[in-house]
Amino acid sequence: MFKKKFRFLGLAMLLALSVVLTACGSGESDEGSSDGEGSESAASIGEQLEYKITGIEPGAGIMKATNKALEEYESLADWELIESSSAAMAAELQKAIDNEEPIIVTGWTPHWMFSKFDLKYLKDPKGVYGEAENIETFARKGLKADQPSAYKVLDQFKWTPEDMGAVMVNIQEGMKPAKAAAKWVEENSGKVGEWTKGAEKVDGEEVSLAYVAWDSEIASTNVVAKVLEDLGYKVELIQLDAAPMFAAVASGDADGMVAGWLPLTHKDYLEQYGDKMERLGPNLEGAKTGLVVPTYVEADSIEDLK
Ligand code: PBE
Repeated sequence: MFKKKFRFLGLAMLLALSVVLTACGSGESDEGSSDGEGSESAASIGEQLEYKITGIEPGAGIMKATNKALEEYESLADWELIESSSAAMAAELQKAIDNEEPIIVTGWTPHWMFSKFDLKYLKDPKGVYGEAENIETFARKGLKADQPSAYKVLDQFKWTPEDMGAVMVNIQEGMKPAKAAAKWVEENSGKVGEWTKGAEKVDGEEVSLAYVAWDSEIASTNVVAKVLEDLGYKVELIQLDAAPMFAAVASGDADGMVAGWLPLTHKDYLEQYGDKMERLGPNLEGAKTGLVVPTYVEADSIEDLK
């Protein structure tokens, strides 16, 4: 951990230095739009970033996809993916944007960063990051018999990227996740009513939800937890990395989770654990992952990153 932080600090200093040097050299930044002549400025993006992409937690599917992109795109031959965390990635992005410096991060939607910053996905002509993704719900085997109400809610939970985005923005602006979830639940009783249809109240039974501390999943998991609590459950939230999250539901250590990105992002985990858990289908459609840059970065495609 520590070592990585220091490496990062060193990188930031080098980056600052190279920006100063670049600024002295050219005296201006190239504002011209880049079609056709993108390669020169794109090369300087690589140099300024020392060919480093800011990643997140190592277990995330988007990290695997990015390592694959590093292999498949010739333009990424010299690039390297730096492991980090979702929170540190967002902080790096904020810092780069404050300083109008280039940055490339592993990003995804829904995410508050798209409402806070002007960002774009780099085009992915080889389709390494897949097409549109869904977020799916999983339950442990036996939950239906043991806790039918909780099972029913998990099965019926379904919302939109806008719904999730609303919760995420409130959390990002400082509201506690549980509070942001309660606010959303209160303001969306119609939708919540669909999820709880046919689910009987319980009296303090315990259920546990596994999740990873990705901003999107902090939002969804807290909302489902609040709905279960309102039904009378005592809900435990178990924060894990991606693989242990799947493993926890497969082994029955957790009752369920709402954080499976498919068909691509968590494909390996599905292959490994899928037949030991119950797959309840998409709770959100139209998610996406990829390499993300501020719009001022003069590259439109991964292939521009020569
Ligand atoms: N994410 C957010 C996860 C899924 C949810 C895109 C960072 C991942 O890459 O595994």
